Amino acid sequence: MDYVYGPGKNHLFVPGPVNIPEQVLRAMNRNNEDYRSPAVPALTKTLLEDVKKIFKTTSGTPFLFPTTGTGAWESALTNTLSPGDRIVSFLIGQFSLLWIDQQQRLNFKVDVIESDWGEGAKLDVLASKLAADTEHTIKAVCIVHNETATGVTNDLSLVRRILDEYRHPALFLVDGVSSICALDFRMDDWGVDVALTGSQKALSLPTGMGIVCASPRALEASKTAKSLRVFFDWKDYLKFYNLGTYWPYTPSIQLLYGLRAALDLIFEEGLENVIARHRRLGQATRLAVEAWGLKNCTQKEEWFSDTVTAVLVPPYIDSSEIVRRAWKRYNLSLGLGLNKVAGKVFRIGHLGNLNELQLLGCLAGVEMILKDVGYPVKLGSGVAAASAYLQNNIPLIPSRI
Ligand SMILES: *Cc1c(COP(=O)(O)O)cnc(C)c1O
Ligand SMILES: *[C@@H]1O[C@H](CO)[C@@H](O)[C@H](O)[C@H]1NC(C)=O
Ligand SMILES: *[C@@H]1O[C@H](CO)[C@@H](O)[C@H](O)[C@H]1NC(C)=O
Ligand SMILES: CC(=O)N[C@H]1CO[C@H](CO)[C@@H](O)[C@@H]1O
Repeated sequence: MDYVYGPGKNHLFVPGPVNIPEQVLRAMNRNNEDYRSPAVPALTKTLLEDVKKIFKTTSGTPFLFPTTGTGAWESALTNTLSPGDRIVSFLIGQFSLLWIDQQQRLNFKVDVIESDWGEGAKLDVLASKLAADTEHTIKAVCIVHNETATGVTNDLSLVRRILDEYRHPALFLVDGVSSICALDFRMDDWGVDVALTGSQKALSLPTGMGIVCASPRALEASKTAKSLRVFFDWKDYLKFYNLGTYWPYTPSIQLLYGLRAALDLIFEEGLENVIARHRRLGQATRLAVEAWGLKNCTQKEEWFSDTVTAVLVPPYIDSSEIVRRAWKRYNLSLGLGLNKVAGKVFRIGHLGNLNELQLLGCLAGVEMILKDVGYPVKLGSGVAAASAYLQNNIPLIPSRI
């Protein structure tokens, strides 16, 4: 008999949007409110203060835009740069490709530094470009911290070191959409000028809020940046910040309450514990991939991402078929391979509101699917490798010790 309803939950393992915690769902289940009442600005004030903690900044100024990561990119670029400005940007996968496309369409002159997909940013090429740029024509360096398409994490402290080594004043703009709140991210320590993220990734909220954080240097640059901007103009926000009313236009009330609940959960768990949990999930997944005899798409250990693992399949298997079957047979959602790696990789997202035993369910599902599509996997092999690691590494729940 055909059925559409099955008990239990869908197993959501795409690298965004991610699972929303029950507490956040409940916090958002509310009526609209007058955002000019005193309550909403009071809530906003706590959000702006607390959001700085997830960027690890004390000097940054955050903006909560009703948008997605793509809008946050646009806000970062148009507030700090002028048309024709030369910028350096790293192409390492689909998200950096899309950001570069936006940079070009906004009329910046983009020096693209390309890597093979699965490799990290070529920071040695950045060094040589900065060394040659004695006139300081490069106005910004743009990088995706953790490339969600390939599961590669770039070392941002090294980018800062290179900028400092050449005493180069270029602004440092970072897409932290799939890293902030999941990987170690330190806006102030790494001298990041604009960092941004979106609500539906590690923050585990619905899509619809882009969070942009500007350093004092970036705010200064915004005073002379000539790029056309209206909706994303920081100036309008700053005006309302000064008035204490915070919003130049209508915010999503439900998302604000959701963000409050999400931040409370993160602080309750402890940001460092959140990061450690992602490290465990990432490592367990990579060990499973190895046990299956498959390859991590990410080429080197130093680039391994703890939020998403892209798995290379043998050429006789279409990775899209794995994703289709996962959905059709097991109610499991995996990520497709994007663009250059379409059909070649599938992705396991392990970020956000997720725990170790949930991950083991996903890994067991992947094993069955691999078998379904004709890959000679030993059932249980990945789960065994992952659980052997997890069994040694999951700490006691602190409140239950
Ligand atoms: C998802 C993602 C984006 C795009 O964000 P949208 O919310 O879909 O606009 C940008 N960068 C990275 C690294 C991402 O993972
Ligand atoms: C799949 O998961 C969804 C979302 O949790 C659930 O509503 C649905 O009933 C599940 N479907 C089946 C067929 O298991
Ligand atoms: C994949 O990652 C695991 C875990 O870090 C590592 O042991 C293994 O060597 C990697 N495999 C490849 C082919 O790089
Ligand atoms: C898996 C992981 O966390 N990789 C890197 C993330 O980025 C930081 C800093 O940029 C590196 O130190 C990690 O090795």
